[in-house]
Amino acid sequence: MPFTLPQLPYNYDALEPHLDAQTMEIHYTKHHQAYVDKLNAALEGTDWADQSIEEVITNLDHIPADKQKAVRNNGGGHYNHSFFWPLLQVNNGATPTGQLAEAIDKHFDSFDAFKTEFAAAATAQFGSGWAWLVADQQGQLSIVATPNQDNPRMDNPSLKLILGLDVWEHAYYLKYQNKRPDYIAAFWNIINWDVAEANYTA
Ligand code: MN3
Repeated sequence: MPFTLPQLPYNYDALEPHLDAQTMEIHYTKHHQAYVDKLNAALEGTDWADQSIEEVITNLDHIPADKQKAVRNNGGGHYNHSFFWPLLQVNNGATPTGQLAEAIDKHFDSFDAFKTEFAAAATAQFGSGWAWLVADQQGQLSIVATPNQDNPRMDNPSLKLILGLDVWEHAYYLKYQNKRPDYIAAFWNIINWDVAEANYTA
């Protein structure tokens, strides 16, 4: 079975006005689709073509050497975007609840302090990449940024992804142009905290 584009769980305009419909449509149908297509091309004819995307990106060292770079980039792109879409929903100012809220308060002192630290990591990522909130096996939180389509789980599969933010220009340029901080600020309006909480407690 080749890898396929997952269903987008809402319409392209569902995140307006924070993320515009044109950006969402291009991001999903062009960028994400291209990662899927190139991943399939790289793994065609190998046993890896039948594995889950999670297996693939957490075992890059075992991928044939001449395909590793393409699989890191495009498998990472497929995995990252498949994680990202379900995380988004206009939240009308909602903030985390439950165990995730407790963990954020404990680790960062407050939700606002967490937001500041996450935004700083997302802003400081030079060029294309992602910012993440992850938890280790003890439930300890940390914020990390990765370049390109790398994912924190490529180096440490035991990490749990809670939040991720795509800071490639293709994710925001049509609406925000060079103003990445404005896009990052808008992110807080479109996080589905129920999904984030489920990611944390999974
Ligand atoms: Mn993207």
